[in-house]
Amino acid sequence: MNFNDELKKRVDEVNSLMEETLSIDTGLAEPLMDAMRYSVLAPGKRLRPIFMRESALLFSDSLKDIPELKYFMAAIELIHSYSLVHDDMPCIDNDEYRRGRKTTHAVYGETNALLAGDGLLNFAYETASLGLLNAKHLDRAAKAMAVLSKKAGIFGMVGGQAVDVESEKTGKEINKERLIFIHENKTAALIEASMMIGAILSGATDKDIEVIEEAASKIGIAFQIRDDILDVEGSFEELGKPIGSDEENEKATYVTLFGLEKAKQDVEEYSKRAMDILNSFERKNEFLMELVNSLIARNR
Ligand code: GRG
Repeated sequence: MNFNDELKKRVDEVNSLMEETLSIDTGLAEPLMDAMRYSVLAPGKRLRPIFMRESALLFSDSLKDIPELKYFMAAIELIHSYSLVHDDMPCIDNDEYRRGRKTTHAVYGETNALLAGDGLLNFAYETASLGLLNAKHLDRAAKAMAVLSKKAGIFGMVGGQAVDVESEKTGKEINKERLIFIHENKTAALIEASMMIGAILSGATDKDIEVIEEAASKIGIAFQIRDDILDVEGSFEELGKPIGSDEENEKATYVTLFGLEKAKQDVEEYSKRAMDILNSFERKNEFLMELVNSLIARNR
């Protein structure tokens, strides 16, 4: 297997899926749809839908019998994209670049960016609900919807973001427990949702879904620690956004708490633990293992 070729195939597949999903005539609301397309169709890594697909393949040899999967793959990327649009806005991180392009509010203005985020979030659930309407296993699709809505909201990404914003704005002291809570919710929750939904839709048992959640949590925490590292020693060219924003915002991160070396060790440690867990399943997914491994030293 050539990992880079295989990764490119999967990224291309998600890019086509997102274009197809957003190819709808919205009439007078077209300028808003333009802003939605602008943010989603920018060159993201598409990791969450890819994690969902690969997790499904841990419990099923073929994806042919899971017509609902593609709707959930699109939905998770729409939710992820909305979170980036809102996160970049002046009231939160005030960032000018994302995925190598000007941020949505920088191009379309603040009001449209706010509405584009709202539009994407609602469109995500509209898309996921098409998964329910087209499901071969409605019970599995309903369970997937419950996981999606829980992990994207107050008990996941939005909850983590709220604690992050509160810590930053009030200068609340950050200790390891609070930081891990933020990483686990703000970032890991959507990766957990992705992998759990893949497993659910391919018929994994409740026990297996719990184990997948555990592995995904570790992948997500490692992913955010690496994000903190890249904000210190990444490059604009590779990241598609300027580095140093955490320092500029005097933000406490894994790197400021523990230093670069320990942060790097812990990315590796969390990732290896996740790989050990994924290796414990009967069915093997070599691509998934290589993907997790490749993220340890990712530069974008
Ligand atoms: C609730 C105040 C409030 C605002 C809403 C929910 C939210 C905004 C933001 C979510 C938090 C967030 C943006 C977390 C960052 C996670 C992260 C590391 C994102 C980058 O993911 P990549 O590297 O991005 O996968 P690409 O561009 O490749 O898709």
